[in-house]
Amino acid sequence: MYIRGTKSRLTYKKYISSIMKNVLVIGSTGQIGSELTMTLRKQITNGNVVAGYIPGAEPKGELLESGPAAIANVCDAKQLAEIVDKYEIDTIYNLAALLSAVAESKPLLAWDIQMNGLINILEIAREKKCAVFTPSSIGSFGPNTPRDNTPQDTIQRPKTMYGVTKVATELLSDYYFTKYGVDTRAVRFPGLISNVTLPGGGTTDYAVEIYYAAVKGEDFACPIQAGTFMDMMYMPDALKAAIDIMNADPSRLIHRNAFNVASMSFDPEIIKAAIQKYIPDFKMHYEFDPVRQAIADSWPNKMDDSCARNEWDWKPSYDLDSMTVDMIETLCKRFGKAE
Ligand code: AKB
Repeated sequence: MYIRGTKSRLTYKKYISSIMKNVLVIGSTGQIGSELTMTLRKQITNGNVVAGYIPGAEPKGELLESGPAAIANVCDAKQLAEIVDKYEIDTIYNLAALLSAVAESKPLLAWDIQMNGLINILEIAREKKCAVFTPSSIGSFGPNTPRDNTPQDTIQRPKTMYGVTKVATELLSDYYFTKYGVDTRAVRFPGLISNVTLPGGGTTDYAVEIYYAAVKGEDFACPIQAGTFMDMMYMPDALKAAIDIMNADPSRLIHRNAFNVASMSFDPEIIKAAIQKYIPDFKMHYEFDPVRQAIADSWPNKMDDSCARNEWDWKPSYDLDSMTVDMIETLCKRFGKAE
């Protein structure tokens, strides 16, 4: 088997010391990228973590000052190859994507970024021997998928362009591993809740926006109907998943693209009650968005992540209550509100 991070075949013992030295994060200024780049920079002390961005979404502040940055447009293969050569990149985090709701309004652009961008990255990874992480999502499932305890290996017939590109991403990433030995690995992310960079255009974004509204003392207009359950995860656990899967012992991996990872599942009423425990005056009403609701209705209620737990010891740290405490504390400090 090809072992990543090197130009040769190595034993696992040697491999473990060579992983993730020089990393390119494509989409470094997005919701995941902005936190993943900083986390990797703190963890990797003997290499570079390059913040890849597109014009108009330049890194700022600590993200800009703490390491190298480069324009990295997934649709420009030559530009990507130059960065990989210049920084001797061994691992690429490919986070360029349009999220589910916005991808429905721009399906061709979503295809271009998610599929043409991906094949550029996989080809570079094949030539230059890089490992690649391209996240999949709960959006890779569809209305025919079992809703509860959604298995790792099951029906994936999504009805959205986002979902179509996520299933194709999983398949193409596995193809490059099987056919060429490119070390592709990934997880299927749930809705991600975070407090550094806002998501944009996703179906699960409401679960982030609700905390901002609660802390600012606003009445939250929820776009998703009561009773709609979706998997969600706090960003620190998502970062752990993204890093741990790339550091996992490859000899234990039965699956690769992509693992179900889960930590909590709730509907709008449950998250509202979790917030009201700490902000009793918080108010929410429903102004449902038919596009997002239809997408949410086609996604699982709760995934079974036992394969991730068995194959690379995945275990989340946060539940709804501990996440709520941390979100409220962080946002209260940010907005100068008393907790
Ligand atoms: C979205 O809502 O589109 C994303 C996702 C679950 O992949 N957050």
